[in-house]
Amino acid sequence: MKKTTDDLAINGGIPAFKKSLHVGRPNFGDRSRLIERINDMLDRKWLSNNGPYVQEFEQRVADIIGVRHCIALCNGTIALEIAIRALELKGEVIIPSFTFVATAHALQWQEITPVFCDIDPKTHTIDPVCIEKMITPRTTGIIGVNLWGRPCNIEALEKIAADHHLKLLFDSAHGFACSCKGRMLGNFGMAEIFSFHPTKFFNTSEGGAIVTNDDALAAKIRLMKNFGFSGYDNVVNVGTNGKMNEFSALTGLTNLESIEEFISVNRENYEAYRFELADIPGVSLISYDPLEKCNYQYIVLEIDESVTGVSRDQLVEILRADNVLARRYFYPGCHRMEPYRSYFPNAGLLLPETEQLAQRVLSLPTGTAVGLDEIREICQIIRLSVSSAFEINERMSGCNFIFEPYAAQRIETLPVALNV
Ligand code: T4K
Repeated sequence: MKKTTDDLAINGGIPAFKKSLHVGRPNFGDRSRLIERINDMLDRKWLSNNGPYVQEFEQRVADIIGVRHCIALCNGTIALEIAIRALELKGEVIIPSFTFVATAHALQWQEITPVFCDIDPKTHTIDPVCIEKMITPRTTGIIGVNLWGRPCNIEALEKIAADHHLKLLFDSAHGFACSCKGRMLGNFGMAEIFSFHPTKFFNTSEGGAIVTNDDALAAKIRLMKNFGFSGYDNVVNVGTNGKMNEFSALTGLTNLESIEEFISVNRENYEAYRFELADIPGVSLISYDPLEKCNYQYIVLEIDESVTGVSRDQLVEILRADNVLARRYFYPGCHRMEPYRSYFPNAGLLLPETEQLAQRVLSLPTGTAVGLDEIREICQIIRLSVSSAFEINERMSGCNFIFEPYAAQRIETLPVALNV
């Protein structure tokens, strides 16, 4: 454990970890079961195009969620693109800017304008009050993002969509195995998408899915993900190649067998972070509703620099030097990425909460690749950095740092609490 700022790797100390700790290390199920299934796939010589593993995987996912249809796809971005197309969205679609850029790109790719809406800073999800202000005659839909697996204000979004005759889609890339008011995500709006990318707590290698309770929509999506083919030589729709392959599906089936273990490890890690970070002023960990099902896959901190004295970016640098590859998900907000930054240079004026939050968030490693000792060490680095903010600032920027009264008091008391 590091005791003084001299021990921090950024100041020349030995890195806390020999190997990098990543945000988004994949979790794996039983390896021998996986290999059995791979051998079976090789024996069958069936690798894609609605193979038996894909069919079994779709059924298992649909059962877990309690939804009528699951269409397995090659990734979450293609799932978004196909869902958007199947819903016939056009013109403008309202989405939060505070999301992974795939949400915006899936629209722009089809020449639909993403209209960026602000978020509720308490939940990090799209603010229904702001949505109302963004609706124009060109608006055809809303994509709510269930960020970090925490549902957005789904009820409010449903009401706005109904009142304005808009289509409602959910990007639940983070939301597999999570619930909203006791109902599993995947059952809301006209459809929802999941991502099963390696960085998600449950992966199919690359992969994704659209889930829906709408029979006609599901049939249309099934055509679209396979070039529009309805039987041999008969193309009835424009389509693409969005199919999940057999390797992904069997990886998914194997990982599904360990999903409860992944969630319980994530939960234990989350509780450990919560305990270790609890008394660090200015550092807050997002909360998950204990009454809902949750995959606990994101450890997201908010850094209030006016209290910590060190900025989020300084903390990221300090952690990275110690081989903790913390991430700034989702900095700087889609509206500050291309092509949106050029198209809408002033979008930030309407996104004050997004702008602020994007400066404060920091994601930390979790999952089966991270143990409790590592979490203690990571939190100690953060604690040390905050308690030595003045020194850190002088060393890192050479600038004078002006303490706020609260911060000054903290600097005096923290070392006592730490026995250093
Ligand atoms: N909507 C939302 C809200 C999303 O968050 C995402 C994806 C999507 C839609 C689209 O779904 P997909 O089309 O991706 O299925 C990562 C992921 O690529 C992306 O899936 C994810 N969200 C996003 C939040 O994070 P990057 O560019 O930050 O990933 P990258 O390559 O920096 O990897 C993150 C860390 O994970 C690295 O430090 C290393 C580690 N890693 C990664 C891979 C791929 C591993 O240890 N093993 C691996 O195999 O986007």
